[in-house]
Amino acid sequence: MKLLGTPASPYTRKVRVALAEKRLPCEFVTVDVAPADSAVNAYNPLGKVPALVLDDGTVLFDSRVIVEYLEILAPEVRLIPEDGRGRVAVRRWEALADGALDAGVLIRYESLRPEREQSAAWLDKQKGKLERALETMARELGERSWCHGERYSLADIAVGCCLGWVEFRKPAGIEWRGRYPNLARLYDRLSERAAFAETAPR
Ligand SMILES: N[C@@H](CCC(=O)N[C@@H](CS)C(=O)NCC(=O)O)C(=O)O
Repeated sequence: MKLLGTPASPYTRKVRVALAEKRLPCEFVTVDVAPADSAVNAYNPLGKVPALVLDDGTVLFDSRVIVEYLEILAPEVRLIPEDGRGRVAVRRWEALADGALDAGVLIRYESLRPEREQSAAWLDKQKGKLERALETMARELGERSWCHGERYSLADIAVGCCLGWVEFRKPAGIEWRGRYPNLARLYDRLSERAAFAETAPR
């Protein structure tokens, strides 16, 4: 298997963490997604990473589909609960974390455009989404050790990748660590895991 991604991409990191937790060997190939004619277009028509190229040439995207596939490939290290309600709860956490990232990534792309072309109203709208999502994560985590139930799951991986990226890029100057100490405790604990330490954004 070959994973196309970038070292800063939080969605790619989610897949890399899942691969590492499941001890699945996979070649990591860095691709530049910035140009309109990016090499990734030949693998993913949407021109985004991550994209997972299987040994038979099949290409999987996006990160949620890839993680679902990894769960089928190595079910012995379970990241998504088997029971229906638990599964939906974990995937809801993932949707929240990925959705927060979608807003953060849009803020970053907008802020890379010439200043006169940027829309302050649109940036504010995305900032509102990201801030509400972070507030929801902090409230729903509360004083618990893990996002869902009593154990580490894809919910923690998705939230951790989101927090790590927001701390790395600081879209719209958002700073969550001081505001939400429970999220900081979760992220610091996650960062002690080899899968997180080896994939820190850069
Ligand atoms: N929903 C997608 C999001 C992937 C995504 O937006 N990746 C960014 C990098 S962090 C990208 O490839 N952006 C290039 C572009 O949008 O042109 C997933 O979960 O895989």
